[in-house]
Amino acid sequence: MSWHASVLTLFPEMFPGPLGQSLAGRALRDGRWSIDSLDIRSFATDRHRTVDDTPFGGGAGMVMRPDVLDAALAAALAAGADRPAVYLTPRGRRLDQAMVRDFVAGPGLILLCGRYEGVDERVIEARGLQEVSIGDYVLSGGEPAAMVLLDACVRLLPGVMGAAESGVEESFSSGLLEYPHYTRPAEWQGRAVPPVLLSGHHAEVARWRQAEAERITRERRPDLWAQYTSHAAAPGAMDGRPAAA
Ligand code: 6GU
Repeated sequence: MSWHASVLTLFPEMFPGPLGQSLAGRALRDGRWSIDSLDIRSFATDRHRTVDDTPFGGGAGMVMRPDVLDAALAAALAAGADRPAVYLTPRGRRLDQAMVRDFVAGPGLILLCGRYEGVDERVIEARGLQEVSIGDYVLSGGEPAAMVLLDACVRLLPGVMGAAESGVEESFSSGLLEYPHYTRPAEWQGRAVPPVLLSGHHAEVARWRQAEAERITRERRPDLWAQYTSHAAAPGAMDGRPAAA
């Protein structure tokens, strides 16, 4: 059985969407992963196919009903109950590369995409949903976040990336941002490529890239830099830690 994602959404036609293109799309056609989207509305039981209602206690917006979501989750779990169920929400734990690696190591995911103000808290508790956010900003729904999470997972599945891209993943595992890249022409609009890269001295190239990766990380991401320097005593200590992508 290949890695399988079930997406619960009010907009099932959004999937696979961008995940049907490029690297993820090729892997999907090659059977390295699979996806199905379930229309939450099809689990509503009333004549109007209601999925949400007004919040107890008052306030703006609507809340998705626990009974409808529970029925949708039950249907998804029937197609593989050993997969973690994730609710995409800005309240969740922030996604990082270590979480992605954990998800990829498992059989797949069940992803609940919320709309409106949120979902009834009781279904989160009852189903033990893992709440995940993709960053500190608010999207109008969980669907783009589900696509981000799936893209990050699929590229790590065995056989999806070529050797070249696999190397890039390893460089992120170092805990540093990537060094700058250059290709032909060697001079463009009066801008020269750093001479060391044309020197043919592999050790010097590696030293320059390491120094540039450290400089860029220090300048742009003081948080990552602090983490990196606190682990720097032991070479390779960052292996398997949250990556800077
Ligand atoms: Cl997972 N969902 C929504 N709606 N907004 C977000 C998010 C998720 N992560 C960051 N913003």
